[in-house]
Amino acid sequence: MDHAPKFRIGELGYRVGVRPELLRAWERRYGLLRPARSERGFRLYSEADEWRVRLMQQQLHSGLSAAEAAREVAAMERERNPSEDSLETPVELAHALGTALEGFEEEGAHAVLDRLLGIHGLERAIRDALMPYLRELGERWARGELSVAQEHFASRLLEGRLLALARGWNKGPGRRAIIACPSGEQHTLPLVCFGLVLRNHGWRNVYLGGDSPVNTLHMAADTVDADVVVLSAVSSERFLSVAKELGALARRRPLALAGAGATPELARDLEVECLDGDPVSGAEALARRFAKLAPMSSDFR
Ligand code: B12
Repeated sequence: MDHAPKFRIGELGYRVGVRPELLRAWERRYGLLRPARSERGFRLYSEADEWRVRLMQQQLHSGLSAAEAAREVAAMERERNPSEDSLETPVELAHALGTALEGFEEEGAHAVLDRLLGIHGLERAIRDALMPYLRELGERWARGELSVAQEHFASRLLEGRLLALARGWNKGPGRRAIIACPSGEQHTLPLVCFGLVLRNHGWRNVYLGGDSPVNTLHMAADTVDADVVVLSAVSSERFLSVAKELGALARRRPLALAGAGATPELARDLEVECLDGDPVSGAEALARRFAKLAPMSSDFR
């Protein structure tokens, strides 16, 4: 529907066969018309206004009062062209996702994920719904309010869905990242989220997943000539236990640590980079940093 301001009130009245006084009354009482102002201060109406007036006339002919007819028109417009206000927020969708996942409702969970990604896009979905949901899932699991079965079902379904989105994320001409979790670490979900956002910044990912021995990473990095290796872990112990290997890797390739286990102090001690924040801001920061370098140069220290 065209919202561009086009007609003065007389022309609109002529097109729809309604007196200008009545149009003004509908505008004043029910907000049926939403004119813009011309440079000289005249009200200008759009085709969307014309469409609303025509619907109003139909509703009046079917016997509704003017107030009821105007409400019907507003409802039809919302249905046809949902505004931001009438859509579910990330918080509401995270709640709906939790309800479906914790009830082992696979189809329901995918339907919520469809809405979440469709309405809010990948980055908001990750930052404002998936990360908060996972945090809450962990807290409820730790308090004994959720079973291990529910937590496993939820994380496996999310992992499957995110990895389905990841298909083809190693194609194209962009820079390359090796992304992995070190030995003993299975919390891959935020890393996959990170990779998806990084791909949106034009990068390619080689994803090794959880439990990846650090001493094999340089082989992968050399094979694909990676621009950076990103490792994430929930606990610092996973990094500290392979400090020597991390040092050796960092001498060959730019290396960044991330996740709750990657504190700035630890990264300083190990002389590697630390990606602060959530997976979305981490990917943005990395992409920004490399964008400042010469095209496809691999040194970001
Ligand atoms: C899903 C989940 C699992 C799944 C993981 C599935 C998968 N493929 O990822 C499974 C079932 C495998 C699992 C297993 C375990 N889990 Co678990 N798990 C979780 C849960 C619910 C979500 C994990 C997650 O994705 N977090 C992501 C976000 C929400 O949290 P975050 O770590 O704070 O990360 C933030 C930042 O650090 C950053 N970030 C994180 N990663 C990355 C990566 C990059 C690249 C970037 C840039 C940023 C970034 O972004 C986040 C948002 O700001 C958490 C709860 C929690 N609070 O995290 C528990 C949790 C992490 N698990 C926990 C535990 C104890 C375990 C087990 C030991 C349980 C057991 N007894 O078997 C095992 C250990 C497995 C292993 N060896 O790694 C504890 C960890 C406690 C600790 N600090 O050590 C937690 C915190 C639950 C709790 N409340 O106690 N788990």
